[in-house]
Amino acid sequence: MSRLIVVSNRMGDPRKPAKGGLAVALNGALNEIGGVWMGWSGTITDTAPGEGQLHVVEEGKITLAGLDLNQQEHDGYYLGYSNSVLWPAFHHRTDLIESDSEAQETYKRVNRTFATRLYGLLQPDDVIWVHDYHLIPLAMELRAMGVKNRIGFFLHIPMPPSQIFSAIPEADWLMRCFYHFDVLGFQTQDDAMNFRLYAERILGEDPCSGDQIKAYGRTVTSRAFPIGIDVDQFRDLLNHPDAVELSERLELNSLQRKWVTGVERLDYSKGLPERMKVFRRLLEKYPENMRRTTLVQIAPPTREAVDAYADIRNELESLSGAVNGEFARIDWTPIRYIHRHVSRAKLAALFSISKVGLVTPLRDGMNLVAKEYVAVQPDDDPGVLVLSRFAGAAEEMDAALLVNPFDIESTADTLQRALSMSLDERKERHEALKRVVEDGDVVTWCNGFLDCLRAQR
Ligand code: GDG
Repeated sequence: MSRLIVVSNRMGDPRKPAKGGLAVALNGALNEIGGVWMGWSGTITDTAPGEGQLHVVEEGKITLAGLDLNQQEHDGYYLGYSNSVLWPAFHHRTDLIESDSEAQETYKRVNRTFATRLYGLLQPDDVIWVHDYHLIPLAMELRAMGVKNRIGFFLHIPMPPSQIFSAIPEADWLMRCFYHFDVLGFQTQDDAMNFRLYAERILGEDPCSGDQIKAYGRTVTSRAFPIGIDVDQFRDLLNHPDAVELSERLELNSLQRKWVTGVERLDYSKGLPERMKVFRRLLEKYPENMRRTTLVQIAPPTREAVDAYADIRNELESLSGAVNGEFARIDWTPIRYIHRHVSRAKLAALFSISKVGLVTPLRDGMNLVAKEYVAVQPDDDPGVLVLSRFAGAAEEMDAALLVNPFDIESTADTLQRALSMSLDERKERHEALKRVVEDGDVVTWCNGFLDCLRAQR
């Protein structure tokens, strides 16, 4: 079978225990058939642009290729264009776009450097799988160098509707980049539909049959491949000593109490201030939760050099402080807000004991926390997933209580409904959600995409 080449902004490292499901799945696929994983090395050096060293290490059947970037490359490509233009735009926050032509040039240049360095490692038969918004122009660059290999792309974040996409500076160039791949994978049917509608509405194309979309004189296969988690690996974490110890402590602490849990990187797309307002409304409107219900919100820092992230951090600190100041009692704090990274084993333990998983992003590609929460619920007494209808996960996980996170009042009502739901209803919903999570795990996702890519040409 042809080798697999994975390219992503950061790469997994098979020498260390894989943390997320994505790294587990891609390492698994690479280990089975052999191949290369290329990404930014994580190191910033003072080399000239395009001259960063490529560190190539053989690890069994996998070749790891880590590219160094200099400060200007990192700032323009990663913080600048990727995270100050594409991330906000794709999450419907065109108001947060910080357009900067130098950053955009750097984004293009770094993608060209990735292509040039990858070229030296390629064999004619390799199948190339590119991940996420940092690397949208990579196929165009590779094609310009004469690469004929099959190249697929998976977008982990939402594909915005055509009107929003067309607000991105140089939207047409960006869209054209997509058409140099053979396969485009999206998280949901809605995302795949948005891609197709851009061709119809903005480009005036008459697209196509089935999932083949034609534009700019090229044809691409576009399809939804909803990502999943490594269910067994996540469940096994419950046996880790850290998880056992935390569960025991939480149980002691929660004889009369219910935990509601939220976990995400501190990102404005995740709806954290709205969630705290929901919790405040819950306490006002349903005072029986006083002293009995606690929101544990874990939100480790991310992309702190981007202004919008500093703003959201300040807003959250002030909101959680205000709610706690108003409602706390000497023996009870309503919101436990943790702005630090917590180990995966502890997360699993916390999820398993929480009566409600509160997953309310304003916009999210998929949202793996929703799936992790469901994976570790006890069958005999499962908690309830309250899920935003704007998370990609809502398309499959409609047995959750779906909410509109912008509507504080009705989300607070739904949270109360979750906290008081009968055991029978909880079990019924949990059975349905568990099936979705188990049937659509990360290996299914990985194989589904690769089968489709290999079937091209
Ligand atoms: C992107 C898309 C899409 C979070 N805090 C801690 C921690 N986490 C873990 C979670 C989960 C992962 O990070 C986050 O995954 P999400 O899917 O929720 O969100 P993004 O990071 O935004 O990921 C998203 C995903 O790509 C995959 O395609 O679903 O829509 O935005 O696994 O548990 N893990 C640990 N400590 C923390 O404090 N250990």
